[in-house]
Amino acid sequence: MSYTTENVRNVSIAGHGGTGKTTLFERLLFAGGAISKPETVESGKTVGDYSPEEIERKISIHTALAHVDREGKKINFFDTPGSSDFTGDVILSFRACEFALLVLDGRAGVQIETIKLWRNLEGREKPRGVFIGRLDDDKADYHRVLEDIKEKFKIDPVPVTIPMGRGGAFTGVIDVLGNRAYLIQNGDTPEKEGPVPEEYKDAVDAAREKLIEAAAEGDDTLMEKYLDKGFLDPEELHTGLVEALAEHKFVPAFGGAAPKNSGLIPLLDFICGAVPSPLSARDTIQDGSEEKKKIPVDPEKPLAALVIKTTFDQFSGKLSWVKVITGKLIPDTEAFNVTENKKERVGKLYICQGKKLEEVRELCAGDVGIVTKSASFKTNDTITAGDTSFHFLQLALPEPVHSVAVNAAAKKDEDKLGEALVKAADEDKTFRYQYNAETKETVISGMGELQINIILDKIKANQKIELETHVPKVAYRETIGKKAGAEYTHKKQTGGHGQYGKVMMEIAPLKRGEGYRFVNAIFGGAIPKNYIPGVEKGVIEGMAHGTMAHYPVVDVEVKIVDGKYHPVDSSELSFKLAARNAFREAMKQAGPTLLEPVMNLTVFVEEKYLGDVMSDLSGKRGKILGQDSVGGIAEIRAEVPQAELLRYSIDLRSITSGTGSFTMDFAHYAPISGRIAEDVIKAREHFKVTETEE
Ligand SMILES: Nc1nc2c(ncn2[C@@H]2O[C@H](COP(=O)(O)OP(=O)(O)O)[C@@H](O)[C@H]2O)c(=O)[nH]1
Ligand SMILES: [Mg+2]
Repeated sequence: MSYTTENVRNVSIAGHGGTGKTTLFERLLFAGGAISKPETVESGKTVGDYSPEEIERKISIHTALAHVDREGKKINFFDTPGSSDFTGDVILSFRACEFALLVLDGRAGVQIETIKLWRNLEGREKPRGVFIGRLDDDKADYHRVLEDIKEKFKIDPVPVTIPMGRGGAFTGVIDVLGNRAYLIQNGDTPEKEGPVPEEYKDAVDAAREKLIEAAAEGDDTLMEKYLDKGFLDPEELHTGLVEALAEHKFVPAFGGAAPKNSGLIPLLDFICGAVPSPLSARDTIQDGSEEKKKIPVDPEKPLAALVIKTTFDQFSGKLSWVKVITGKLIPDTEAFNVTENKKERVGKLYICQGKKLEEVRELCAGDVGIVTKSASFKTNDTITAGDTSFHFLQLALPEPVHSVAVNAAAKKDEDKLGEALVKAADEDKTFRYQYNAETKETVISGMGELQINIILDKIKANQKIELETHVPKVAYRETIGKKAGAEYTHKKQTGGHGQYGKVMMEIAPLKRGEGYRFVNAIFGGAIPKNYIPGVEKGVIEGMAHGTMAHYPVVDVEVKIVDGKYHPVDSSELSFKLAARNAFREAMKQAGPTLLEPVMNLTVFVEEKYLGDVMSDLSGKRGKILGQDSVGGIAEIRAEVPQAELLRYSIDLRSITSGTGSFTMDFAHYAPISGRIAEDVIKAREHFKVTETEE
């Protein structure tokens, strides 16, 4: 079965962990007829949580894709993970979807991830709705959660469904648009449609009024008619809602209890009827000139698609998830990978229900599918029909916040580890690895301890190797505090040619971050021009290992002021060695200082943890730069030495019972002194510098 762009809907199901996303996804597939028997997350058999690591941990780790066929439309649902450790997979779903459904727990209301996801969606101007679940729970309250959303996000959600009864007496929902009630049935039976009970008629009328107002907002002529006549007919209501939602002028709200199959049919109907099709969407491209522009999703143009995700399957090998933006994707054809500048064969093409692949003969613009065995495809690649110069903007992912140094327990397994890390980084764009030549460590980084542990567990299991991890070393630097000068003569008399070179230099501090400046102030050929590169090499070698703790030296100007040469014995090597030693001499006189990396840290916590987080940060030598509070969630901005943050994701988790989160990036280097500096120097006592003498 093939679809056209106007009949595709892409819906991301996102929200705080444990709010019921995977359960809702499962039940929507059931209500839409895509599966015949719904399973629970606990059984490990849901369509959404199918990877071994998800089944073992009973939480979503990867985004799963499945679809429902309804009224000739294909609704793609993305079940995304809730933990901020897996943000990367949520962001790719936002990129691929024209609508996001944020799931909230009817008891807890707005939670910390709800706020972060909301902000992300705001930045994308993405149309969104809210699904308030767990209405079968005694502590749940649909209207209180709507109030909570209103207070925290300063928008008034517009209910499309309203609940009948509460907690144990919850009997189902009313679809305000369709003016029908949907009653919970026993067991795995879909909710049953019926007339609206008398006692809810007023509430439904009031809710419809609000929906009509929202629809009128979408269109000036509708607004005029509504103000004039006081009503809209169903056709107009429908058109108005579609337009208003596409422009994100209102946020529809839905309620239900997914495990009881409640609230699903009206939601599916709304998605078919009012959620924008991909035709309403634009995607940003960048051409060779770095200029950004937006192009519409358009089935009539030649093929252009974006690889949004890469997974590896035991049976099918590499799976490349592709969102088609223009034209259509056809299997067994040749395409062009713009990012890799390479022709690439598109092999077989699939759509999927979770892990189950279904082969298809084409994929239209706006749809998302999977290509297998296309060697060059990787996440973020732009695929086109021919040799084009533009590419789509890459997924905007956050910087890693948690790092660990890792090595194979047995030296012989290092290669296997290396290959596995490459693969892991292909699969998850928020996961990075890097060999740090300075600290001689392989450092892996990601969004949190949970993500890192899951990746390492998977590598251990798949590669059958043992791994060792430790806290990564900090890349300290050295600099100078004042001007100084020194001279050094390198002289060696061996048989035949001797070695001779004399260098006089002055060094001076530069501004933080300026790095290094080399000034040749020699007049009159005291050091001939052809030896100057040798002098500079010597300076650079001298700076590679400072005189305090062998860390690289930064922010220094080196001025070569005088020297001496010998017509026979001088050589580039002689001057290099002279300069290296002169630099070290000068540095000792110039008030050497240790520098440590300082990070910009932004912490998000519920207000009740604010005091504890602040005092922890001050214990970590943090400097608080500012603090904001939006709807019960505090945002703290601080500068904190990296050495204090090496295990911050673990510390913050224990302070905030797992609810806090943070972002960080490098700010600058700052001097350290006293005991802190002494400890750093002590820890490097046994460090050996290997330098060649030639
Ligand atoms: N009583 C009740 N339990 C629910 C509801 N929705 C989800 N759950 C349960 O909440 C737990 C977490 O659900 P899950 O779908 O994994 O949440 P996710 O982390 O958002 O994907 C599971 O045990 C579900 O059975 C609901 O509407 N009512
Ligand atoms: Mg889940």
